[in-house]
Amino acid sequence: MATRLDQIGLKHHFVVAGDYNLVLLDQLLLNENVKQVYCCNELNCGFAAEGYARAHGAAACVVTYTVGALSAFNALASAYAESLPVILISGSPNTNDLGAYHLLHHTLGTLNFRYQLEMARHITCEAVAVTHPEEAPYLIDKAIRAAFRNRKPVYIEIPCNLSGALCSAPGPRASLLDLPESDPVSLAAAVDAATAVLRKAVRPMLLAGPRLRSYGGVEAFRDLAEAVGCGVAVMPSAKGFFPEEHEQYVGVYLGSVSSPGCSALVESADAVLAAGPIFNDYTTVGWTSQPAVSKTIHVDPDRVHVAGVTYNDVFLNDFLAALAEAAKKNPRNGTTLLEFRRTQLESALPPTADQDAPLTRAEMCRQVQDVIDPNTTLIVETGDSWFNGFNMALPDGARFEIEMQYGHIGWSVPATFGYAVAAPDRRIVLMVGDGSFQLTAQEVCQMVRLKLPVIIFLVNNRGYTIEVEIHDGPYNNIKNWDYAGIMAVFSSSDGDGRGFRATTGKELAAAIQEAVAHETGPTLIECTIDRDDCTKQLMEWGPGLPQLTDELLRVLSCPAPWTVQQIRLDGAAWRPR
Ligand code: DPX
Ligand code: MG
Repeated sequence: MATRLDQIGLKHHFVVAGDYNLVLLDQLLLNENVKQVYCCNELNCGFAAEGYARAHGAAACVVTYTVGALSAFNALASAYAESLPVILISGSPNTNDLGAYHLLHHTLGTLNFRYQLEMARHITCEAVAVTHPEEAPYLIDKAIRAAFRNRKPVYIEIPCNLSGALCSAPGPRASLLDLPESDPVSLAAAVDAATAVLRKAVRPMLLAGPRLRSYGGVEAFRDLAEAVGCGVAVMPSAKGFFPEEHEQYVGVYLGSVSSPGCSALVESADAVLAAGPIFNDYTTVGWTSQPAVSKTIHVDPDRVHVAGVTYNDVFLNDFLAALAEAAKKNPRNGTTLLEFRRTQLESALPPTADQDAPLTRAEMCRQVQDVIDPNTTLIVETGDSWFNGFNMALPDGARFEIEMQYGHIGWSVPATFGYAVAAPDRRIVLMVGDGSFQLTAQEVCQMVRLKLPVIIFLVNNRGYTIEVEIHDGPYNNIKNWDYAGIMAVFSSSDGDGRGFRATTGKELAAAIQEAVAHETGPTLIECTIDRDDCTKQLMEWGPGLPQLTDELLRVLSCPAPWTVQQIRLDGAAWRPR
């Protein structure tokens, strides 16, 4: 296992120790090329690996049986949704325990020791359990190969008593990392069809989707854009996959809450090539906006849909590269760009607020924007931080991370930790809301431990503001914390994390100055803003999402025939129509 993790290029793996994995951890420690990084809990450990995979391409984490692994599963599901190859390794009962009728701690208290493997199958593309030392090299390779091919997580279970057993040495890594090749006939046909559509189009557009990076298409997409010469928009989770300073860049496409001028271009285009998109309820703003299917060349990771025909076994990277070669510049393709430039007002810089007035969201964003340089990775958590992030300008080289498909609040703190471990030379900036932070806050202590100079903007708006906009109630209020004060707790006597609270623009500017200069640990800046001070995109996007409104209750399927009257929880009688 250690040799393979090393050979696939990992420099670290993330760990929470437990008595089902201790011998395995000893074995992994023997390979000094792959360092062990410790986490506070297994959910965070999984998310740290997820964040590491974003920066490094792949990641591994090691946990103990059931009590550990079941927590890590949530993060593994995130890696599935976000298409990241994360390898989850769990210790497991000794191979003789079942036959010996041994009931074991950390389990359900039954003799079923298979449930964890069965559960893992639903959230991985390959789940294996080693049951004999000689099977280990084969099964480990099988899982790792699947993770790289599918860009999805995998699960490997290793019993305690086999963790130190001898097995045959692994050979050279051979084809472990190879991606499958497209079917050449299908690929050529798909490229022909797409070329014909693009050639005919008067107002073509390119749209970058979240799967573009996972499936290795970022460079080919840029080549294609330059070959076609048309406008290029990005979906929110693909922000940063096409340079924002590029002359063809037109902004973030998110239906009615897109960046200025962008949705009109995408929706009026006569051909849209969408590379690795995910159109879900969030990204279509509650199914209100999506480029017309009949006009979309839809490029999935392993197939392409063009003009009503699906070309299977055509891989995204191969397709984009081949199409870039084939596409000729259409002189009219610049039309949309020209229009876009005409519609753009001189983008005025947001005005600087009165520096002694209570801090506002707009002033906070204005100052965060100044921190983002070409070496920055901006990581944004689910919440209004998403929209704050979409609005930030990324200079060339800056990167952007978001977990918009899975949307697990609390993801960002451990994922930022993992990302920072993988990319120690980048400036890592996190924007996270108070509610999200409360889920996984303790992982900040690991940033302190490893002296990672992450800058955390903790947006304290005293609640779940995104939920307030979707559907409000008392459940959206949360207990306030002394967020800035928590840094002293995490630093204790052997760390150097710093915490500041900013209630005005002046305090924020002073805190940012300290944070940028602080190199021996993280800095958390608690930005206190009003509970209702949110982006205007959130105000429009939130109410657009489908929820259980009275109207939806009425369109529920017919009640069962024996139902005469149903009582709603609020006491009002509801009669079937
Ligand atoms: C929830 C969300 O404070 O950000 O900007 O105030 O909204 P904002 P916060 O971090 O609050 C986040 C909160 C409760 N979503 O508004 S987005 C539901 C939810 C989720 N993930 C998990 N549990 C609940 N997305 C794990
Ligand atoms: Mg909040």
